[in-house]
Amino acid sequence: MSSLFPALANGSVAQRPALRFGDRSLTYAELGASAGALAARIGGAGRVAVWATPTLETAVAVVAALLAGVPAVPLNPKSGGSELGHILSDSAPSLVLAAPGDQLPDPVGRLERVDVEAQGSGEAAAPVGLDPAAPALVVYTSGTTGPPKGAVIPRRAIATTLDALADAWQWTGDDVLVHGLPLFHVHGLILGVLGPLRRGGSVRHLGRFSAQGVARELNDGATMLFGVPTMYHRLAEALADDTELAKALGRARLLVSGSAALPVHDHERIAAATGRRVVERYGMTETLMNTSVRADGVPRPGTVGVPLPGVGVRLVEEDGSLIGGYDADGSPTGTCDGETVGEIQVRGPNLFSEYLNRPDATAAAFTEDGWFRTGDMAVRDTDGAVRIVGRKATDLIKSGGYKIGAGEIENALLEHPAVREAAVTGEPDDDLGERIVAWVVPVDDPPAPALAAELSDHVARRLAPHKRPRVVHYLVSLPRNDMGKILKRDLRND
Ligand code: MCA
Ligand code: AMP
Repeated sequence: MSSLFPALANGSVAQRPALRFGDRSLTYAELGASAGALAARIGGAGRVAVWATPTLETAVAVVAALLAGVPAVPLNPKSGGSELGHILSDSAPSLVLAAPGDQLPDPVGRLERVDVEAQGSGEAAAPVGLDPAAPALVVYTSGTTGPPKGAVIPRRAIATTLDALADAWQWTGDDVLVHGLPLFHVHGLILGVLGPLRRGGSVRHLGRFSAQGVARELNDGATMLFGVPTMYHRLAEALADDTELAKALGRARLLVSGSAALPVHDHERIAAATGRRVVERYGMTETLMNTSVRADGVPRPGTVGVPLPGVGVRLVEEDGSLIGGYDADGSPTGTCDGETVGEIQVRGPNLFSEYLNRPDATAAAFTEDGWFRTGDMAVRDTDGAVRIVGRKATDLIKSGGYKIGAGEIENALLEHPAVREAAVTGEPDDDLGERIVAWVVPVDDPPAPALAAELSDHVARRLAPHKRPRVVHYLVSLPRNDMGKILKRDLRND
């Protein structure tokens, strides 16, 4: 049983910067004191919600919960009432941690509130060893239908995934990470905040992503950048007429992309302008990180690399037969022809323990022999590198790196009085990867001119702004088969 953050007890890094958000920062000594004082206050709470704004307070709150051994439930502060209501009733936190002055909407505002003081004062906590199987975080993630499910992430998964990434990326306490990712998902929170803290290094959060912010930090000593493909796409666009940005990106030791596929065109534009290749890694809320291109390996745009140390990865046919896996030393076994497509299945210490309150969904997610079914479809190149080619479920949309279920948006649309029928698809989008498109049979024909904007706002208010339809098409009826099932492939605007 070892601590998640050895650096908090290591006097030799006490004065090193741990966290910086805008012009506010904390050294390791200050983080240990702030988080230690908060941990002492919340110790024994069942579960705590964290109002996960991109601030120092969120980082302190999550570290405090981890020090106290209290599972934390990060909340997207832009979530609407219906989504927050579901998460709170499902996860039943006993209190919410928020920055002083944060306005908490109902139902979050009805929870007991503890303000997070990120001042760096208080008793430094002596990190204690806690059971590696104990829950650390509950992170909500969308499925094809119904509301999001809470993936229970054990302490062991966080420690092993971060250590495996350290191996793959030669990530050390000397690294300074810059990013502008949200702090209520695995990417921004576990990799982007807990990652540097586990290494004893630093993170500088931009508050919100911008090419200028990235360039400023890379010119000022940052060594690594994490982002979703939309962010790299925007950097690639900006590079066209910004040689200073190209120089700044060229200084980075490592540029890492994940959460969705980075198109080869963007890989190539960035490499041509900066001389740096973006490294892709592949993960999931339920599995944390599974594979990565290694920092010491051959960069290969379009692949997500090879399994991380300790992670079992295999490719399986529709009928359950094995296409291939990897030996203990990482060498691929079975078919590696760049063509044979199968589902990626994984197992290892990086996996979640369960979906909260959903034993049915947890059981369905695993094969009989204990492998997690990712639903991602891939081939393996001749050298064993995994190349993701698609996803089993067409009703899961990845937009801006966020996973969004078509079903939850359809349900929200159907609650609007002007909607008779609704279907939602993800359509290719250069910037977002996929954009959410709603196909609506309106009650009134023709619909009111402002209806499309109103439906978009309705979804943003009930669920979250990133789940809003970017386009609304009106139809007289939805295409259905004899059983009444909507034929999404036949949805066309003609
Ligand atoms: C717009 N806004 C609205 C509305 N329209 N608000 C309310 N109602 C509306 N109708 C607001 C938004 O809230 C936002 O506010 C602003 O307008 C811009 O919204 P949007 O256009 O959606 O944002 P964007 O600028 O296009 O965002 C692109 C982005 C973002 C920055 C790339 O998509 C993003 O942060 N993606 C990261 C997703 C991520 O971390 N995924 C990891 C999960 P404001 O201006 O205040 O912001 S995957 C994962 O964790 C696994 C393990 C993995 O592998 O990594
Ligand atoms: P989430 O549930 O939000 O954690 O999203 C996980 C999903 O993101 C995976 O199942 C993949 O479909 C996708 N994903 C993550 N990283 C990559 C990547 N590098 N390339 C392609 N897809 C990815």
